[in-house]
Amino acid sequence: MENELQQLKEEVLGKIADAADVKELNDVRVAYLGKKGPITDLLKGMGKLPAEERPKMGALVNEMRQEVTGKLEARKEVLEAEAITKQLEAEAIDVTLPGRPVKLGNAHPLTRVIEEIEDLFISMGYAIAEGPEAEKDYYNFEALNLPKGHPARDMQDSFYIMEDILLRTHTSPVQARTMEAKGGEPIRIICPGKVYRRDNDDATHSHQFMQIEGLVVGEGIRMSDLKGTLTVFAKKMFGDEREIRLRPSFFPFTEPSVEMDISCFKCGGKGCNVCKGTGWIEILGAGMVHPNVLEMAGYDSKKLSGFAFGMGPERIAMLKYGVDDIRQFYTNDTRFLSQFQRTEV
Ligand code: 2NL
Repeated sequence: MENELQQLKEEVLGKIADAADVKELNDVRVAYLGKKGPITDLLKGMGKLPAEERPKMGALVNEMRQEVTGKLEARKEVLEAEAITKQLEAEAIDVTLPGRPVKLGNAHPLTRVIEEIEDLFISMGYAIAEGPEAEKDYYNFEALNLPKGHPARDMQDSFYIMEDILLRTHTSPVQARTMEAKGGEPIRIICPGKVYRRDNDDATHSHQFMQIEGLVVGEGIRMSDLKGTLTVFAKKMFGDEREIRLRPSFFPFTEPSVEMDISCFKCGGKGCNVCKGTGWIEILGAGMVHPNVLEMAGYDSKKLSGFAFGMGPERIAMLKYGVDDIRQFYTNDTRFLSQFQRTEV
């Protein structure tokens, strides 16, 4: 019996030492100390022993039980410590590894052109004015000398939201609102913003695009002021060597109306693919504010006069950067956008 006990002890201590992890160790504990285990069996079998042997054997079994329990505990601590060390090693973070590079964004090319134009006009004393994109029919058309029934008001060309509210087709309503609010006072503003036309998108059309309009109203404002101002603009945007040319045109809100060309910045006027052989590139429309427009906003057109102009920043940006499709500005392909790195801060 004692031999059996000794053998059993050696067997279980061996298994404890061999247990590779806490789970295996627990299996050993259940197998040997559990209800159906051999040690429990030994204790149960004590009844069959002669009475005088029972105390000694009982003490031996209990002693062994304690030793095995102690060894199990000790081994458990070792295995748990090993498991934590392994986990720490597996989950270790190398803080000395270089980080993943962060892709830097930059200003959208249209934003750049608009800000460049804004900065120029701010330097000449202009204020920037903004207004709603969903606009009253009155400010978008009526106040600009486009009465009901005018062909330029064709419902087919605009996005109407309600009978008298539409997505503005130009930024002129901002200027009409400013004039009305200024109540006869002089004005010097530019109005950049989104505008909408019911067009099918293609290389040169977009249903939503940007416009920048300018308006100067004051005593004695003349066509020569318009010409001087736009010459400064042309040279700033396309180079000091640029010349400008004004051609007669028509807009309902200006009289007289002109279109402005600049001498070609690529060939200098000799004729090339950019200017289509003419030496000149059309840049914007402008004119003297129509007396009807001044009067409707509450100005005395006998005392005050004004000039106005309107341009498409997409067109300016396309010319400046050689972009051949207006949709490039709105599809946000990073292969396109990343080519415009702003160097100034
Ligand atoms: C173009 C032409 C233009 C204006 C816009 C304007 C605004 C008021 C009064 C008079 Cl409130 N005029 N704006 C004048 C002439 C031309 O835009 O071709 N834009 C892309």
